[in-house]
Amino acid sequence: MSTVSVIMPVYNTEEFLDESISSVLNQTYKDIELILINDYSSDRSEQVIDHYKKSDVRIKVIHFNEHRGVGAARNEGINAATGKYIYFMDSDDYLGSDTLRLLVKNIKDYPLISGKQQKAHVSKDYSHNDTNVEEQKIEIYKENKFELINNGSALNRLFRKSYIIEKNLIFAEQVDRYTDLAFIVPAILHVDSIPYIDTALYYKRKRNDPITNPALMQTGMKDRINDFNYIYHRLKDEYSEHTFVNKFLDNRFLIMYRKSIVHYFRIGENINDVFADLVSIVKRVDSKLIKDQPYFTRKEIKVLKRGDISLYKKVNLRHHRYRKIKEAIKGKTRLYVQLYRAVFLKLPIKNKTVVFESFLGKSYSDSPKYIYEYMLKNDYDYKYIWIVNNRKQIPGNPKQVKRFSILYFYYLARAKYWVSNSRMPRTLNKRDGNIYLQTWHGTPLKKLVFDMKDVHSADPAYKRNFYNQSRRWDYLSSPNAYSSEIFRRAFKYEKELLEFGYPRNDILYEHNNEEDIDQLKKKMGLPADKKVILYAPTWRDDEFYERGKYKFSLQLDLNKLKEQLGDEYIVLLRMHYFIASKLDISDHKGFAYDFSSYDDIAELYLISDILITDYSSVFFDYANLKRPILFYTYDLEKYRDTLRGFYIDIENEAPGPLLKTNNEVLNAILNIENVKKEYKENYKHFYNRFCSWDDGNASKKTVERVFGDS
Ligand code: C2G
Repeated sequence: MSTVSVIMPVYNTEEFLDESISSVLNQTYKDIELILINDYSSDRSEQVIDHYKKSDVRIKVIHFNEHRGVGAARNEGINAATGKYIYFMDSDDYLGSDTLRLLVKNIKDYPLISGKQQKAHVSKDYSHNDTNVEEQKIEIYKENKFELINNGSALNRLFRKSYIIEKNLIFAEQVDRYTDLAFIVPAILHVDSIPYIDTALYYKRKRNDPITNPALMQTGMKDRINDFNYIYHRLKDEYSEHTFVNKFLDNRFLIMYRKSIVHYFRIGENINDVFADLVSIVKRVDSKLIKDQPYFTRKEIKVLKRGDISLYKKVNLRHHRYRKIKEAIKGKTRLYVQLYRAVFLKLPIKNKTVVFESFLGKSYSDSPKYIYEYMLKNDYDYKYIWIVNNRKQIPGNPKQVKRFSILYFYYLARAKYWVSNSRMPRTLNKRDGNIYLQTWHGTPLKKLVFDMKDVHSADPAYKRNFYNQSRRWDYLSSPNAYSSEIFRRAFKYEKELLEFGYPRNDILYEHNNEEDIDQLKKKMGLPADKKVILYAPTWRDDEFYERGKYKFSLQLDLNKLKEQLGDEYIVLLRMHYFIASKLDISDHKGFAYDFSSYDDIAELYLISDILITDYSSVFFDYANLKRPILFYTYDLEKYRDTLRGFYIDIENEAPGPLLKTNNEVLNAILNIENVKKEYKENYKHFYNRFCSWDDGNASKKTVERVFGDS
């Protein structure tokens, strides 16, 4: 019998448990027992555990009736284990399918063997087959064995249980963090050599939501330093003779100092909370190692050793100033950010200045445009600034500033009002007295921020960043009751909602007449005698070149459409503003037009007879016109089930048909009158639910609420 006892403490991880437990049960290596220790979770973890327990006899469950921490849970797991081997796992992580087989096969006579930890930002892709993995190479660590625990973790090591008992290896129960060090340091110390297999994979989830449910290491620095202080001294006392252990601990501290503590001390008051701990640690750190540190660290540690907090604060402040200057000279933008904070924010606020931005400065459009134009027409007495990447024709001739230019930072720092439809950079702290109207940019179909499980986009810190950025909003526009409810939850937004409909849709009520439409078509250089199909798809989170630059491959068969529809229709192609790929439509002159960089999509809605979209919020706005909508959803399953998840049951609630192929799209257009009839009821219902607040007066109501009367 070579049973592996997998020990998994569980504490409030209901959202990850299915994946972690099934990754153990589905191992190719079957001789396992899975010991789940429920450490007094307050979420639904217990129900998930009970469900699994019923389905597999290899599962044992221990319930704690108070929260005791991961160290105690693992120790109880060891006591309950009956296997020859012990393996620790966290309940938010998951394994490669062949991991335990590879570890058991290669442990031979060694007391322990190590596999590789891999960072995972998203859930496992089960289409990827990782069984029957052959080990590429097995490395044996000897003198360098401490390198194996640079991550300080007991995870993804297979231990012989007899070895754990013989050496009395125990996790520290006095701390929540760094408990592993008490176990793994002696475990490594007492062996001559340890094999390592880089194909035995353990996926360590980097949690994307440190706001709602942080992992232990995503909690406050103060607790981390307190816990580290305890473990550091305990191990130093216990292993004072062992140079390797001493060096290992000192280096861990110095890395933590440079990577995290320096950052934490950017707020000088934080020093008070942990100063005593740091002083007691640095007194024991080997001076030879301190000598090798960068200049600022060396100096600071020297002062720390003297235990004089006011002197340390002075040095810290001085160094931070130097660090900021060093940052600033690395690039223009960084310099401007420092100027924003240190100079511009200190100048008096300009009460009569409003800064507008739409889609990150890419266009003069959306609700900010209509709010601005309302203020202009109604003679509000303000100075207006528009943030744009390229100069635009804007009525009223407001000041235009380029995004990230020095004037951009200057005006954002000084203006009392910000009006924007998306997020402002993290670095731009809000000044006292600033009023920030966030108009947002669409009724959500796809799940937003805290309603998303995995984050597949280019920014893995999306949720944390979003949270911090949205704390600055004072007003948030909402287009309908459905959105209000979602915004409150998904943005964790608690301030005032402006429930007036979307200012950007006012135009759809004011200018929905033949004369205005003809005029617009003329302005756009489009033939007056052709009907217009607007194709406006959204972006895909997982298809990008880099952050903010997404790919799109056109799946609409323009040849086919042109052949059958070219006499009657033209097609306007409108890519999402994140899309960086260029469309090549040179073969379709006179039929297809690229309107991707046209400023305002609302004007495109007005002139088009049919909208084709996919999962973009554009259809909620377009429905105000009560004109036909087709959904070209060739990748519905992937988009809905993996990438985002939807709020509505699009298959049953959409105001038009979901079409999978070009033939279906073509037939729907050829039979558009039938489609209209077929979707009449759905459309009515949809309109009432999502469009009933829009009546052409949203800009007026919004402006009056935020700026008062003119
Ligand atoms: N948009 C556009 N052209 C497109 C797609 C979108 O001009 N081809 C504009 C529309 O104003 C749309 C807005 O960008 O309402 C947002 O686009 P979405 O495709 O909905 O995607 P996203 O930017 O992720 O917005 O709650 C809003 C959405 O959930 C998120």
